[in-house]
Amino acid sequence: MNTSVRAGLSGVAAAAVALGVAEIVAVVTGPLSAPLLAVGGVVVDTVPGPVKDAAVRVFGIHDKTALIVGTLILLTGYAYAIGVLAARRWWIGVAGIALFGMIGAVAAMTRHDAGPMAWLPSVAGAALAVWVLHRLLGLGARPAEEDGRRRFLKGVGLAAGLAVAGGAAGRLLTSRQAVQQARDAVVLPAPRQSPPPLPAGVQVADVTPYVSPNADFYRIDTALYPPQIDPSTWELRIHGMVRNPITITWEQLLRRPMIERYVTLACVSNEVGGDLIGNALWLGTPIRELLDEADPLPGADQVVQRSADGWTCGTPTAVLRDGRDALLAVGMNGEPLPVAHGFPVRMVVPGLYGYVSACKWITEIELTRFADFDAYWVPRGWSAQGPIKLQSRIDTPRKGTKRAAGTVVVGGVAWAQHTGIAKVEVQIDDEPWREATLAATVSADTWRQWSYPWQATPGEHRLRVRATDRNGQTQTATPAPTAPDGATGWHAVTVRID
Ligand SMILES: Nc1nc2c(c(=O)[nH]1)N[C@H]1C(S)=C(S)[C@@H](COP(=O)(O)O)O[C@H]1N2
Ligand SMILES: [Mo]
Repeated sequence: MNTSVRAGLSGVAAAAVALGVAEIVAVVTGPLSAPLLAVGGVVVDTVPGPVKDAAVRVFGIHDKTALIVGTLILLTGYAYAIGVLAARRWWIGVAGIALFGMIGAVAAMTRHDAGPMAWLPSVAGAALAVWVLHRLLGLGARPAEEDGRRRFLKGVGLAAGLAVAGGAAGRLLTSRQAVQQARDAVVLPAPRQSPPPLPAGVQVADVTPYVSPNADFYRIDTALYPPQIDPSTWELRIHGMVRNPITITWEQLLRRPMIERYVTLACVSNEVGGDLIGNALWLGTPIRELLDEADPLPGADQVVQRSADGWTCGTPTAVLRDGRDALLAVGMNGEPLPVAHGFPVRMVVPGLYGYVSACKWITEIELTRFADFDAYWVPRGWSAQGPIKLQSRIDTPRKGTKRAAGTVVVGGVAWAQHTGIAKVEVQIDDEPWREATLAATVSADTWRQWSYPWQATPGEHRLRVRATDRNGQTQTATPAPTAPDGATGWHAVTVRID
């Protein structure tokens, strides 16, 4: 490796350190103060319209990524040149880095919501870059020396590695802050009609809350870290087998007619008696209306929903158009969706398990055929069709608890989303099944609570529950595992009465 290649690499490593350090400092000074984003933002704002349109045409929705990658390539070339020049005349290195730091600082300070310290990430990054470049140019000054070369490579590798790791961590934290701020600033539109008032008597004492608070709502997804989506950049594309492909932005979505509905979501992985189920008040726009506008072609029997992180689910087109309140949802229990539950936009479909219907962080809807596309969980052994199975659960008394003899109220939940629960029965040991009292409910799209006053006698007892839906189907006793399309069987608990 000759001297000038080493010098060039030193320049690139120093630039990497500058960017990495800047990303870390930006965690404190604000998301938009990191130089890469700040400079990118200035370019986007100042570039003439036709150029922007051309970029969008060429790069599609990846135009912002293309901008960042382009900037990185230019920067690498610049940094390489600075390294080479600095090896000959040190002051050129210092001046080159200073210029680079200044561009970043000015760009950051002129962003519209710049904080008072917006210049700091660029300046701190530049200062550290000067030091790193100085060290690296000094290392292995004698190229013939084997030991010097090894030290040099180690130094470059270490600097670049730390810079990339630190920068990535910083970026993750700043994007989380930015999205948190954007979420706090969201003003949800009012629904077309006021939400249905919760009737008195939906809640049975000691049973899981009828409405699950957001913080306790079960969470299931494949995301190691939930996608952080700034709503101002969010878009939903409806395309595929449609006559009118549609793209809507966050602003456009919020202007659409909104409704608010209680819908109980359930996971196909929920075991009999399990708690991967929750009920919330969702605010959203009926997906049916958007699909009507897109005008699906005959034969497009599957609506594939795709999330920002590439996860997919496939929903029968007919289900989304049959009149049920399937929502492109933006609100959950009166708040913008929590990030973990799909902010800014997700789907909620009454009656279908989440893995075939409830795409969080949704960015794309593609009309296709079940015969042509398998969504994420299908090749992994789960059924392409996932209607929620009729189920019931005993919440009180809890398994293994001790109670005194006398009246013990047995209570729990039962669900048959979009069909409705008609009857719940309880069985004590091998006695005949006895009918429980059904609590009030909002609609057939939510679970329903029930209670049964049991005259408990001393000893150990097995309690079982089974539900019947409004079609007259009674929950099957035959146990089935969760895969491929949902568990069945009766929930039983054993309790001790003293
Ligand atoms: N993007 C994305 N959306 C997703 C999933 C996922 O892995 N990624 N999991 C689905 C599954 S399996 C379920 S049960 C529901 C759960 O929604 P929740 O986490 O809000 O309760 O989200 C669905 N939406
Ligand atoms: Mo799920």
